[in-house]
Amino acid sequence: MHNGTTITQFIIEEQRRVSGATGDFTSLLNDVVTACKVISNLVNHGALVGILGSAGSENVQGETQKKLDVLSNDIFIKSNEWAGHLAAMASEEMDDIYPIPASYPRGKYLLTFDPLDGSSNIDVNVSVGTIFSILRCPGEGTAPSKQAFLQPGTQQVAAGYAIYGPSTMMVLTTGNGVNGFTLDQNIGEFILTHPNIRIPTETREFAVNVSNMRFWEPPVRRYVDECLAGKEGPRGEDFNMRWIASMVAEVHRILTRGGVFMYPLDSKMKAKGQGGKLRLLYEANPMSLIVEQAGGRSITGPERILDLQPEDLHQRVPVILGSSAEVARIQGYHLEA
Ligand code: P6P
Repeated sequence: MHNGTTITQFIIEEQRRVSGATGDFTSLLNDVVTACKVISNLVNHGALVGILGSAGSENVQGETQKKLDVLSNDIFIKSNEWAGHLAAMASEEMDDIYPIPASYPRGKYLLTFDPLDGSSNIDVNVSVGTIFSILRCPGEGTAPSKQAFLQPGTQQVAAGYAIYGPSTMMVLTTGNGVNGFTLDQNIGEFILTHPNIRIPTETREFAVNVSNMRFWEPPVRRYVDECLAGKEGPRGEDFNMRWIASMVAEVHRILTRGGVFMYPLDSKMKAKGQGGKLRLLYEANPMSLIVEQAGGRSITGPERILDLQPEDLHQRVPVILGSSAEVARIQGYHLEA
């Protein structure tokens, strides 16, 4: 018998801190947790159940969907559409919003998610994850529109991710700090193992896809060049580099030991009319809330990501997040430029 706090117990105890809480939010979070358990089981079985490889379709981003992308999206829909807590959902894998069907009661929240982020790593057995964000639905009870989702990240009532790695973990914030839970496969429960996660202010480790270096804007180029110059350069210290190509895994490492993650704007994206690589509503905003709640910072370069007013469901933005001192330095370089 485990002696840890389960995520269900933790969420209910968190709910008690909120006066007038009806249990709606708690029940919604538990349905999201259930979806992540089911996806974890699928991901862990991979080739054994014939679900690796391409689904033979493309998502709205024009990216080839993996079978697990589509399956994970369906799992999120089925786990969260019936309980009456949501008015609608939006996902990286769906072109438009998913209003809760008339056969189910509608609730007061909106759920956005990337059901399987980093899925290009699935076929090579590298950690992937699920990212989700919960907003209140304006105009409660009315048929939700795409517009209802276009709220700044500061309006999120909760954000979290599941990481399917050597162990499956969930990391969650409801605006009162960040807590991590590890899935005990024997009992199917997430147990509180990382209470009150804090990101170290300082770091000497950065994560960026250096193959894009020739396309970067000057402030990013300056920062990375200084890191690569090491002890002999202006920083006077050597730096380490990581790039897993799975945002959830990068953010998890940063929450655990500090660091900076960058997917900055570059000239290649600008030539395609894109505002960045990562999506604001279901990648940048939830991860930014988590990082800020853990004492870090998250910016586009010049601006705080959580302050951005979204203009489209699948809007892309530059993301630079992590240890506050380093992100502040990078922001300074952008503002100087
Ligand atoms: P690249 C995964 O596809 C993703 O959206 C993030 O999880 C990850 O950080 C990034 O893209 C990887 O991008 O260009 O290195 O493949």
